[in-house]
Amino acid sequence: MILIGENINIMSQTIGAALKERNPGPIQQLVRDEIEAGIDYLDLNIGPARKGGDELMDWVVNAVQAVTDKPLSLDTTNPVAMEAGLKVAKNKPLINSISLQPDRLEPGLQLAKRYNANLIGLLWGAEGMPRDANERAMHVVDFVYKANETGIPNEHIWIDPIVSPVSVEINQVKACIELMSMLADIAPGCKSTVGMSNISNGTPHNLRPWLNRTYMIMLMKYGLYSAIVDAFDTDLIKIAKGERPEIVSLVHRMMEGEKPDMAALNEEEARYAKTARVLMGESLYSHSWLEI
Ligand code: THG
Repeated sequence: MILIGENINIMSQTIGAALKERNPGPIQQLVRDEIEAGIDYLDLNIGPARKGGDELMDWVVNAVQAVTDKPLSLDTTNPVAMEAGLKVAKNKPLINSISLQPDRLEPGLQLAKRYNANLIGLLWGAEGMPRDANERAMHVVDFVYKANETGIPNEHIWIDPIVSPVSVEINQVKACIELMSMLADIAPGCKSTVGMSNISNGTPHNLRPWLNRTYMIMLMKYGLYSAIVDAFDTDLIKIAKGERPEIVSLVHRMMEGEKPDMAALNEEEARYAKTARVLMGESLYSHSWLEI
């Protein structure tokens, strides 16, 4: 799997301040640490960046490229900032992201075409968040059709079904899995990605990795191509790199209907199994799901 490090983002206190002060040190150190941890792409999340976003994106891309050749995922909703990043990115970058909102789609696709970039197709439509897997599938078909019309090949398109927190709506959690199971049929050749940490937004900090890792394993069953992840969750990185096949197998067997004998599992396995039950919608989410 291709891993995109989420850690350079304006919401983080140290990185937010470094971006604001144009102080490259903390950002460049984080870049080195993310690479050391094993990530393939660096997500540069500067948020909506309404004022001066182009100048900020130009600055951060150059600061990052001073210490690495890794490809960048340019994460902003500001199209002017996006173009500023594309202009200076050296290694084929990833546009993160282009939604299906009518005023966003066409200009976004033109940018991707002009800079020959990879692009994330975010399944956010004219009416906002899709309600279920079918609405997501219709968005995929629509997105891919328009991209192809613009001259963008499927191989450049990374579909993002939009992961939402398990504490908010379990049906959306299931819908993303279902969409992933349909993707190869409805959009052959397209790739996929998700914001992995979205699933655990709003849950106690120390418990977030269990949700992130288990949901990643579930999406991997249907060929998840890449994910935007916390670079410093070492177990998650190991799982993504195929180093924990027994845990992956346990969760996948549960998805196929197997009910493991909980008493026979070790503590780590039991945590994955309990989390899988929650994410499959078989038991209700609460902050104490691992205790039950
Ligand atoms: N899809 C796409 N792009 C995305 C997302 C997505 N980009 C943004 C986001 N979702 C993925 N990136 C993050 C980055 C940080 C966190 C979650 C997702 C996060 N951070 C911690 C927090 O807020 O508590 C810690 C912040 C810190 O570093 O201090 O949860 O879905 N295409």
